[in-house]
Amino acid sequence: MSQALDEIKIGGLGASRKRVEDDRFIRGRGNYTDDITLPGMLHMEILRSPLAHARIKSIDASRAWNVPGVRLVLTGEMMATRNLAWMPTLSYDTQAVLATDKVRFQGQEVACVIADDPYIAKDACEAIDVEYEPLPAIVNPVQAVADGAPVIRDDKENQPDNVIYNWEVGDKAGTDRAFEQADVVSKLKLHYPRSHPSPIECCGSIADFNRATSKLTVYMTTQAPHIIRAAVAMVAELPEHLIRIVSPDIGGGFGNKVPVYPGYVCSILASILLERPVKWIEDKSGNLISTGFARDMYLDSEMALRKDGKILGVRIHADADHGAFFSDAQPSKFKIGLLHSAFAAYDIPAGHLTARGTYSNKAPGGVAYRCSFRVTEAMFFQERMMQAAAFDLGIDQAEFRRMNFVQDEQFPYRTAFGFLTDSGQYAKCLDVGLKAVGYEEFRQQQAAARKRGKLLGLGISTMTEPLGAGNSREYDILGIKMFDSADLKVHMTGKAILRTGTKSQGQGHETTWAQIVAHELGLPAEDVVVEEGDTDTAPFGMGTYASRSTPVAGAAVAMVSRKIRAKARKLAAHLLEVSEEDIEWELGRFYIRSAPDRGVTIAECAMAAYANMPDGMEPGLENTAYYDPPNLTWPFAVYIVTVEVDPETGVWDVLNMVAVDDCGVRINPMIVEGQIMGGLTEAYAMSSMQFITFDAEGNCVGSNYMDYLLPTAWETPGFELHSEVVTPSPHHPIGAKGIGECAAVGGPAAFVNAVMDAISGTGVRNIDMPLLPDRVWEAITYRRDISGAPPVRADD
Ligand code: MCN
Ligand code: CUN
Repeated sequence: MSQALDEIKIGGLGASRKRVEDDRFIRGRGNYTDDITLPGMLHMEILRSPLAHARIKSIDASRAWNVPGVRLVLTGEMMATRNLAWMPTLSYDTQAVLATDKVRFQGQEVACVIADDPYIAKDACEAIDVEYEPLPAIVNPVQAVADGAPVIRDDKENQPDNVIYNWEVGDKAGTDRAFEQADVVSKLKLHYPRSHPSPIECCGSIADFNRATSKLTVYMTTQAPHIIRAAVAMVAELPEHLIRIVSPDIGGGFGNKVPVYPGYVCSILASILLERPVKWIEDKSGNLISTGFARDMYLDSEMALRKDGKILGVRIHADADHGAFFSDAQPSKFKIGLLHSAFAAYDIPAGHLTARGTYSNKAPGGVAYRCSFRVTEAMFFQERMMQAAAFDLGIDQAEFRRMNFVQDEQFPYRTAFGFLTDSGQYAKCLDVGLKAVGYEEFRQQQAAARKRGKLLGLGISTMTEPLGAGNSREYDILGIKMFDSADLKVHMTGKAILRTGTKSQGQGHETTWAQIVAHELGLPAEDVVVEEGDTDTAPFGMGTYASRSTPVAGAAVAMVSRKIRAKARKLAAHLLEVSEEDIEWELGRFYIRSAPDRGVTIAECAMAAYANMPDGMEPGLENTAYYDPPNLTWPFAVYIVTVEVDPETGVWDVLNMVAVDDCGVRINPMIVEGQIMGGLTEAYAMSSMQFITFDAEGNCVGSNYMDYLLPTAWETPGFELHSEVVTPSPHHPIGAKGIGECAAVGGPAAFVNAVMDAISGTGVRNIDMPLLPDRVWEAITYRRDISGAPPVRADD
């Protein structure tokens, strides 16, 4: 007699199952792009521009061609003969693959050498003689729109200036009225600096074109293999069925591996021309200088307030510095991503957002680094503004948030900017956080410390993130709707293989997807192998970014499991010789309602699908589900940080950090905690130490790990995580919401708010990230804001 299974024992929903992928990772048996060696493989290196803006007068590659072992030198001119000097971007712009007319940022790809080994290729790059005529560089939006500014994109028709777009959303008239009625108007101006995801593994590809079969196989570091397949088919005009993109193991993505980079395109063309596999592996400085930049946004906004603390309206203006090419990977309807998710957690009657995107002589930016399309900027600005407004009103910052939260019974809630948030318990999360951090006691300690000349501060940040792009009515990339998929094949012995259109880069999908199958079918998770990233075998999907995997592909996994269960029920009825209506399900087992002792396991049904199916039934137990989500999922979090600031040096130390995350039902609580800790670490890094900037000539300062710091366990503070608030998503099949980015999105404002709270007696309203000690010291000592100041010209 079989029995219902214990869900946690079989590794189902809620089990903190150890990550199955870690076994190979920690034994050094992972299979990353650079681990792959193909017979006859050649190596490619890229020559990059030393200048940020310059006309190319000539490129002479003859010395490079003569280096022994060099097989091919690619230049923009050669690419142009194949119509590949430029490629389309995911935001309807164009991007140079190899420069022809001008270089437009320091580090831009100018030429490639393909040789017998990477060292020969690198040396030969230095034998390419490029003559440049320097042009003035533009490094911020102020310069970009100044009178007489050089036009960066003079390659484009109808581009008389450096403005990419002007975009707006919200209700202008209603917002104007709100400001007329306001008792208090609170203002804030800040810059969210450029940041870089900086995964351990850089980008790379191995292109392998086989002339005999006409098949192109590319092993590469992409978070979205199917999108790359489509892009290659369209850009290189190759037949899609003869393109196979494989993402092997990926050593961290964080958004860096979403875009299409010139190196991928060049390795593919080189392989086609040479009929040999061509490997390109980016080096660390190439990665830090040319790929994956995020943020770089100036925000200048105001909030209309009633003196009792009610928020009446918000006005937001954003200037986004996109670099030389507008290549954001984002839903095409939204020019500045989902920046208008700002204030989604607050009940605000009116809002108006204007945004302007400009070109500059910097590497393309706007990659969503651990951020669902500009939500990081939105939440950072929101929570900095909430603190400034509470301060201006003289209302307690926690109380001010609580009184303006969207209330539990208001869901689904339509925000001032048009989103429909699905569910949440915002006040409860805040209460848990305040209690955990000991809010009242800390306030007393803070006051007492101040009398002794010590500066203690407490910062609160909340965040809600639109995760799971997305429903096909609103979300597409270049017209392709953003659904996702799962394909499940149950073998006759009750073991199974699951494939999805997403691609884990460290998030643990091999572990968690199997848990969803275990929950739905009662197959032990260890009996389900998960495979992602090979376009020849995985069903079509849009990939892993914007924490969309659980909300979209995770839902598809549940749905395909339910299709399998529906067929298994028919098989069970056949085996038990009753009609389907008499069958009941409990985890792992069907039984006869009137005789619960008589049942069959899901594994027995699987065998029957191959060995004993009823007459007329199609054999086998396999299915595919495509999931078009009805809405985004909206996780919520409260992060609270306490700090001590030393006014003599500007050095600040984190005393305590509390995180309360509500991401709905947690599939694997341990993995969710890992995601939160990783995100908080990145938030701490961005707010305290990471600095990439550009000097007046457009030189990238900080493109190395001496200047751009990665926090180690030594610097990183401890985090106290809370999971007691669970609000299932009402529209997700298992009630899960995304979590992958939440802490990186909401964390930074908590750190900055804590430091600003500590120094609130100085009247300083803002210090831009990173809050390096010298900036904090300068702000305290001279009592001045350090806000959004664009870098100055060399002669200033
Ligand atoms: N999960 C869960 N229960 C939930 C939500 C998620 O158990 N309610 C699990 C998921 O099943 C998955 C992980 O947590 O194993 C993250 O899920 P999800 O929130 O759906 O995010 P994605 O899988 O789509 O991952 C993308 C997200 C993004 S966009 C960035 S950037 C980021 C991040 O994940 N990059 C990462 N976390 C990362 N973690 C690692 N180790 N490496 C990266 O490159
Ligand atoms: Cu938003 S960075 Mo992640 O989407 O790969």
